[in-house]
Amino acid sequence: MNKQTKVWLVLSIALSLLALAAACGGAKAPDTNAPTADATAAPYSGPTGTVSGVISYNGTPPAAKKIDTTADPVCGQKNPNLTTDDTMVKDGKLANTFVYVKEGTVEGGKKIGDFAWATPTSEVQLDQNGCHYAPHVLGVMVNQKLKITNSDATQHNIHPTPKLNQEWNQTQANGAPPIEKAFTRSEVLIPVKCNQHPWMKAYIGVLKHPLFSVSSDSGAFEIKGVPAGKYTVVAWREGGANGEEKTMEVTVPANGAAKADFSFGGAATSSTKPSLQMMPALELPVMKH
Ligand SMILES: [Cu+2]
Repeated sequence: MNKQTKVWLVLSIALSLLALAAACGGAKAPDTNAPTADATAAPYSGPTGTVSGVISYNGTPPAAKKIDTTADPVCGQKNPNLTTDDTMVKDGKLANTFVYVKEGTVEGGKKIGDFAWATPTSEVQLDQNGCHYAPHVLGVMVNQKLKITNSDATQHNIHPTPKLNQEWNQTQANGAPPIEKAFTRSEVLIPVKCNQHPWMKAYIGVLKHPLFSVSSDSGAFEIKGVPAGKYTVVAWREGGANGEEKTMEVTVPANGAAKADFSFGGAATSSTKPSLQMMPALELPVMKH
C-alpha cells in the first residue's frame, strides 16, 4: 500500500464515520411535512402603501324590515325597533362590505404569502347587544383571538357555520364570561347565527395576513401597510346564498395610495358573480410562534 492509497483509505473511513454519526441523530432529517415556505418566510420590510375607497350602492336599497321579537320579550324590551341589517345604505354608500387583498405580486416578484405575517396579540370583539351582533361584519387573522361578549339580559347561542374551519355552537347566558375562540384556516367569510334568535347574523372574514378592512357607515374603507405591488382586491357583501363579490386590479405605489371604489346594487350587476365561499382566500404558510 503506497502513501497516497493510505491517505484515501483514512479519509474515506473518516467520512463514513461522520455520515454514520449524522444518521444516528447528530443531524436531523428534513421534515417533509413542514411547509416549505416556512423556513425562509420573513416579515415584509419593504415600502408599503394603502388601498382605500368607497363602496356605493346604486338604486333604491331594500327597505329594512322590522323583526318580530315576540319569541324573546327581553329582546323587544331592550331593542323595540330591531330591524334587518343586511343592506345598510346611507346617502348611496354601503356599510359592512368586507374588502381584502386576495392575490398578486409584491414589487420584486414575491407573493404576499411568501412573507410571515405575525398574528396580532390584540383580540377582536364580537358583542351581542339588543339581540343583534355588533359588528355585523368583521375580520380576524388566522389564530387571532375572537372575544365574544353578551351585553343582553338574555341567553344567546353563538353558532358559526364555516366550511373550512371547525364548526361549533356555544350558549352564553346573561352575565356569562366572554367566550374566546380562534379560527385556524383562512376563510372568507364565515356566517354566524344564533340558535336562540334566528334573525341574528354576523360574518367573519379570516385571513392569514392583515390586509383587509370593512366599510364604515359612510361606505369608506382603508387597508394600510400593503406592500408595494400589484394585487386583486375583493369586495364582498352579504346577499343571496353566499354573498356577492366584486374584484378589481390595483397597483399600490411605495408610500402611496391606490383607489378601489366598488359599487353594488341597482342594474350594475353584470360583473357580479356569486362568491365562492368555500375557496380559501389566500393560502399562506402557517406561522409558528
Ligand atoms: Cu341571540
